[in-house]
Amino acid sequence: MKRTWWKEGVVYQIYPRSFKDTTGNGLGDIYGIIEKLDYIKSLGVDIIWLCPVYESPNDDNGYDISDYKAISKEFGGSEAFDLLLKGMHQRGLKLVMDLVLNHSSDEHKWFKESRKSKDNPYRDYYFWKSSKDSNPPNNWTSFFSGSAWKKDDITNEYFLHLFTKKQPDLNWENPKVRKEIHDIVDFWCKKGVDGFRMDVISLISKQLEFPDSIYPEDYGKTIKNYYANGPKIHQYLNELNKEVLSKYDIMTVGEGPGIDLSNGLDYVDDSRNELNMIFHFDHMFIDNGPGGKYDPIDVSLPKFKKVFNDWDTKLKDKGWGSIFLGNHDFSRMVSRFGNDSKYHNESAKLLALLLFTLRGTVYVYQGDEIGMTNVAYPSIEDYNDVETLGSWNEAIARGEDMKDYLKLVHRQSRDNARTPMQWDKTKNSGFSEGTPWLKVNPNFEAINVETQENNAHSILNFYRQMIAFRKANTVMVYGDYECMNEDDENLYIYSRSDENDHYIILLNFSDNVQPVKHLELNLNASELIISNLEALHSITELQPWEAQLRKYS
Ligand code: ISL
Repeated sequence: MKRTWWKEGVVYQIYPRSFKDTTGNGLGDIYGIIEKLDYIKSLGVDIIWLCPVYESPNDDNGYDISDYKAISKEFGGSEAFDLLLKGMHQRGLKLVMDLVLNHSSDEHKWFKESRKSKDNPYRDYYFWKSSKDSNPPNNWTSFFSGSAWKKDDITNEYFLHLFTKKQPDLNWENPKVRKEIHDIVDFWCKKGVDGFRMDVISLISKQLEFPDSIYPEDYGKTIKNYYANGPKIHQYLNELNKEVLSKYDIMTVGEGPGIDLSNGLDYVDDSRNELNMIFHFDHMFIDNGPGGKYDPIDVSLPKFKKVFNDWDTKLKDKGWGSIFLGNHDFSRMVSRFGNDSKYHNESAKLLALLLFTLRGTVYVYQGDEIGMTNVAYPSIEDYNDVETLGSWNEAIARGEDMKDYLKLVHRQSRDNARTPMQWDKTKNSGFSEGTPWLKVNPNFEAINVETQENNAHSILNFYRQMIAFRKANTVMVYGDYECMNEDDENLYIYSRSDENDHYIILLNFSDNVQPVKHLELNLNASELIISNLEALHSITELQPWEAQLRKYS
């Protein structure tokens, strides 16, 4: 296994508008990140992934870019950005930018031109089609509800938007578009950034005949079979790598709805020169029912373990994985996979122990290091996310009981992950002097950085301990991984080992005491190195949400 900085580094993901506001306008900004760089460094992380900070009308909070080379003035503009990059590099932190190249904003100058006429030089920067029997060109629906096509009055044709109608899809078929994209990527590399997280990169190559989906009721299948992994995806990524990426020492991670075990390795296989890593969503969509995200089902532990087992096997020889349990698009990890009430502290630490002992590069989402939880706003008026509001309006149209639907929103909304960072017990949790763009989670007095700084047993200090441990023990990065109990409904037990070291990790994913029946483990021959509890209760059973890391001598 070739050693590299991005395999050994730990990534901290920042959602800038929710991190720290220094101007009092209620929006986080880049100066706020600069103010917190020492805090971030103190976690022991090496890399910051910054969600989009470009100029944007913010229909989807920055994932709709209107100028790829300009930093949003609201966030502090390029002056702030340059200071941030400098401050990070001075501290030995690397910066990964979020690049949204599948679509632009409809306010980008390319799209403004493209709309004007059928023979505009920018027309083919996007996908334009005429109607089919006075309907949209096909039955594709947007990720955020409704048709994926919008009719534009100027030319009476439809354009494709897999996300909101303010996020038209770019036409990578057009060599001029690809050239523009190479130029943008090169611009940021020359600025000195250290890598890219590429938004929905699995969607950039389209099936040009635009066939109707034969699974209109099953969105997951539609994504896999129609939107993702298109015929030229690998050609485009290979070209981007050859023209730009390969010229710099940077890391790349592609976000990939529709990527699965059958095609994932093709994106990251060392010998193919495309990307370093991908984010697949097999564990993140694990609770999607037949109706998708807003039709959730319970998560079974065997199914959850199988995702990690299968992907580790798939990538271990030729690729490299990304390990994450949350980001700005999903509910909070402790609320989803742990128990955020009775066992908040224990289960948040258990999940941290899992993250830092799996093979792959670990990504920590802001606030997870203090165990931030889901929020339950009393009214839909309190929500901001386009996906949440889209599904809400669809539910109204279907005639659903909206009181019940609000409960679903509490469980599934992307805003769960976007509530302001909880810094301390003061007004707005120290996030902003003004009115936050999204309300602070009311539990901030109990869950915040300042309180946890002063408690040796806090979740925050446990993250620091785990990160330091991982960095001191490369077996946690590169060592073999073997799951010992795939079928067990409550315990997750696995080993990490190399020629020098042999560790075992025992995690109780339940609210009950569980016996450790696996005699072959011979736990008596191992030493307890890290635990999420203050004292060891027993070697033959695990307490609710107990997590142990043990070493065999
Ligand atoms: O958010 C999701 C599930 O709740 C995903 O389906 C998500 O839309 C998908 O993974 C793509 O996400 C990325 O691109 C979107 C943007 O809204 C997300 O924030 C971003 O991470 C469009 O750019």
